[in-house]
Amino acid sequence: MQSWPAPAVPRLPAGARAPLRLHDSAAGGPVDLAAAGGHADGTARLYVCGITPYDATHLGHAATYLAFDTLNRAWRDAGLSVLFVQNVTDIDDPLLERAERVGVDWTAIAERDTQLFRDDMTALRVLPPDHYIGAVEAMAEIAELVLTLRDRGAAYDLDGDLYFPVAGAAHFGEVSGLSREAMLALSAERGGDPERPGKKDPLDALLWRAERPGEPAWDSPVGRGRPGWHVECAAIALNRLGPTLDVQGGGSDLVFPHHEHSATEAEAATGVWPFARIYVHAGMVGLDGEKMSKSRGNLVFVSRTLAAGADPRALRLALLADHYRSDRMWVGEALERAGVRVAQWSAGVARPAGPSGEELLAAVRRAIADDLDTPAALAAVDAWCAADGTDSEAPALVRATVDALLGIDL
Ligand code: 5CA
Ligand code: ZN
Repeated sequence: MQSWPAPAVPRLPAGARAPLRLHDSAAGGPVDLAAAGGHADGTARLYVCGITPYDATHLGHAATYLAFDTLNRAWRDAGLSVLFVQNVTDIDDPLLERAERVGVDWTAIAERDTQLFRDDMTALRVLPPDHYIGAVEAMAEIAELVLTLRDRGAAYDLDGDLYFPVAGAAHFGEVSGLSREAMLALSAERGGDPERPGKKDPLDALLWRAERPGEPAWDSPVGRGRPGWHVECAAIALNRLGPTLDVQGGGSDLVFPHHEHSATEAEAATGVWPFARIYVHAGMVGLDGEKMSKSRGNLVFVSRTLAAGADPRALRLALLADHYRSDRMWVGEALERAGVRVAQWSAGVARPAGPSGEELLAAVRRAIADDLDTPAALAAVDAWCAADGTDSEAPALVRATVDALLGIDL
């Protein structure tokens, strides 16, 4: 699929940097990626789960993609090349259900919302993936992975559908670390079918759904049908990033079953573990006391917020003002506060001189290296703007720092 245009990213001067530590859901704590064997060849491999294209892009989606954009920018600043892959779940039950409900063709909904997402990411200055891949266009490779799993005994037939048996997956449970009870509850809540009779284990996940009357289906070596959700991301990631990713990313609602299953299905095909060195999950953004979600319908859209006149820089800054891992409620005043901040920062970098720009750059790098602590990074820029100084090169350096590392073009 076509991605979206890349914003320019200024290069910053070299300088001492703290090693980047990220909270790993599997380890339950911070991990130094380089020490864990990451990007030894100078390339950081990032897979971030993309949208299911309906009801996009709400502020929860945007916050999650901004978290991974902060990581992408930090890696580039550290001199790494980043290989970034993202999918679009442009065929799945929720999309078909929506199409049925509103009486619009599912492909039209998917195309419209994928384009909206591209426009929103462009407005928010999110760096585009190198490979932006829809499930439909990846159908053959996904089916190929299902075939490999079947050949390796990691798939069984249930009335023509194929399932992945968790019983044979040595590392199943290591990504989320959840109890079986918790897994069963989440599986039912998040697209699984633990109640389906005939499964060897209720947690087994659908790999391939045989054609049903009235549903879209594709010819494949495993029969006519369409893929399950987890194997979609496993295939798209494996074929572009190889058997080991540095970071597998998404919102915390993807820890289980999605990332647990993607990882163990990938391992069953490649024999390589871990699938990702670090599993990074962003907190959930809510509205009025509840998680912002398509099913609840309590959504604030990026496109509507911008169409109503909001400055995209203020929206970006408002979403970066909280730590990415914190679950949080969206309040409209955050946008106003961020607008004030954009004005203060713009005035700050318009001064002929200010406090040391190099110190500010180091402080922002330090904050981001500490599990993407954007609130601390923003506070450092606030402090620089509030103080006087005689460094005449600082305003230009601070402007470049805010642009390259925080994505804000002052
Ligand atoms: N297509 C799948 C991933 S393969 C999917 O989950 N699509 S989605 O459209 O439902 O979500 C896209 C991304 O936004 C996921 O990473 C998801 O975890 C994240 N997300 C969804 N809702 C929220 C929310 N309220 N707050 C933060 N992130 C969210
Ligand atoms: Zn995914």
